[in-house]
Formats: sequence, C-alpha cells, structure tokens
Amino acid sequence: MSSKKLQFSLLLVAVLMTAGTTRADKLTYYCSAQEDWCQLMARSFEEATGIDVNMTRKSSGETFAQIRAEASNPKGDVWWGGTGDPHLQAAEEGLTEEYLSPMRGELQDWAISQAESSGNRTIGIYSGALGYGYNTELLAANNLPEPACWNDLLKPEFKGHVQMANPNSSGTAYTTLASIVQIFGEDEGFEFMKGLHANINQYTKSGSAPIKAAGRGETTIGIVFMHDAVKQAVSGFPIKVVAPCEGTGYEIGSMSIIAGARNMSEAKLFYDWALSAEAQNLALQVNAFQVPSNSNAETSSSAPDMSMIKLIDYDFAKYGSSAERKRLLQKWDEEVSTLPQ
Ligand code: S7P
Repeated sequence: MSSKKLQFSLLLVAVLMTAGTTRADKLTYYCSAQEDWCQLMARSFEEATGIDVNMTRKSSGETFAQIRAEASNPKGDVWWGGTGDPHLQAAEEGLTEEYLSPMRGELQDWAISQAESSGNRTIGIYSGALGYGYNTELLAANNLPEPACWNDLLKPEFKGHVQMANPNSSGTAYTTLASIVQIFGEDEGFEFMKGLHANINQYTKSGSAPIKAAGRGETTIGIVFMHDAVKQAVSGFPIKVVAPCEGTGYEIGSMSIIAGARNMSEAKLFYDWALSAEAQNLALQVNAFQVPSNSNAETSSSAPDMSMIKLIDYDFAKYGSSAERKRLLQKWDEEVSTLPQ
C-alpha cells in the first residue's frame, strides 16, 4: 500500500470510529468545476480510499436547483466546486450540513470567512477573478479594436461577437451580473447588461463554454473567469486574457455536504481529503489555474496574479443570499433576457 493510500485509510478509520458507523464504500458526488477536474478528483479519491464514487457534473446554478429539488429525499452526498454564491444560498436554505473539518487550520483566511458566513455549511476550496478572453485572430480578421474594459464590450462593432452564459444556470454568469451591479451600481449596471445583451450572440448553459467557443473560433469574445481563459491559451488556442480596467469581481469556489446525505461518513472523508494540499495539487494536472485554499498547495505560475488585478470588495454575504440572488435573476430574466437583439 502506498503511503498516500495508507494515510487516507488511517484517516478513514478515524472518521468512521468517530461517526460510530460502518463503511458504505460509496459516495455520490455532485461536481460544478470543469469535467476533467471533476473526474480526476473522483478517480483520485477512489484510489486513495477504495470508496466508489458516482459523479455528476453540472453547472453551479443547475446543481443548486437539483439539490433543492431533491431536498425531501437527498440523493447527493457532497457538492464540490462551483461559485460560492449558490453554495451560500444552499446554506441559508438549510440544504447543506454544518461541518467543522480538522483541515481548517491549513486554509487561507478567505476560505474560512466563506465558511463562517454560512454557519460552517460551506467552505472555500479555490478562488479566481472574473474577466474575459478574446480570439486574437478573429479580432484582427474582423478589424475590431482590442477591448480592455467592461465598457468596451458595449461598442456597436462588437455586435454578435460576445458570448456569456445564462446566470440562472451558470455561477460564472451570476458572478458577472453581481459584479457589474457592484461596479456600476444597480441602475447603471442593468443598463450595462441591456447594452451587453445587444452584442451577445448566445447565452450558454455552462460558464466556461464561451471561452471554449472563442478558442474554436465560434465567437470572438467570451466572458468567463480569467483562469478558464488562461486554460484555453496554454492549450494553444489564440486567446488573450483581459482583466477589465474598471475592476472586476471574483469567486470563492466552494464545497458543501448535502443535508441528509445517505453516505455522511464518506462525504466528510471526501471533504477533509479535498481540503488537503495533495488533493488541491491535482488541479495542476488538468490546467485548472484557480488559487487553491490550502496554504500548502501550489499555485501554478500560469495562474492570473490576483495581486495585479483590480478586484472589487465582492459582497458575498449579500449576493449569495437567497433573496438577493433570486431578485437579481428575476430582474435579469424580466428586463434583460426578453429584449430583442
Ligand atoms: O472550474 C472552472 C470554473 O470556472 O467552473 C466553475 C463554474 O462555476 C462552473 O461553471 P458554471 O459557471 O457553468 O456554473 C467555477 O467555480 C470554476 O472556477
């Protein structure tokens, strides 16, 4: 047995003794990060513990909706990844379980703040700034100016050249909506979203889809987390990454245990393992360029340097609250998405 496997087997024994339960050997894992990262986490946890993992990947807003729909008969055990706002909403609605991991001492302050603002029903696993990326070849072929700011995306020459996700399904797009409202104020922010709508060629379901489309040359600009744009650039696509000049929002990607989980001991074991430096370093294998929450985990040298980006003081408590998230999404549905293009 490798020392890695031994270490997690010992941890497993300790968790099961504490819980006074027998091992079920399975875990139902909902994942809202990129598919390749979700798969790698699932397979690595299986290898470390021998527990079978049944993984489903959906965007953050979609996973939140599924957990809410299943609340009277929960099917999932743990929800890993995705933007923090819907995790906070799930916490407020009692859909997720309070848990104090023994790994907390190894985490960055922002990961613990996320936990504390949810009554310890969620926790930060990574962080990343919002921005956009554009296809340099398409930009040149269409004689378009280089965008550097949010407001540049409203220029009439970008009509049909910008793609973003739908904020109802996508955590990335909800972060965009909430960031724009915080940067410009609500009235001006909604005017911005209406102007942007006129230039949008498609609202996708998944948050990272727009930059994958830009990489393939199907759209010029994709509004995404900067780390998702970097992933396309290091994969060889002609993508330039932009940190908008007015400033930008960011995410605290989060993890929660689902209330009433059928495999609670396994969920806690996964949770503790996912907070370890070893598990967080798996991100490097799949070019996931977020900043990890474990202070001993490595941040890739390709990751956007958060200290060089003009970040707003994103109000996670407000924009992750159930009432505010519902209100903003409803307002976007009624006042923006219905406008002609
Ligand atoms: O793993 C990349 C990433 O951008 O995906 C998460 C995202 O919320 C999932 O996609 P949706 O926008 O479709 O919900 C982010 O948390 C993460 O950084």
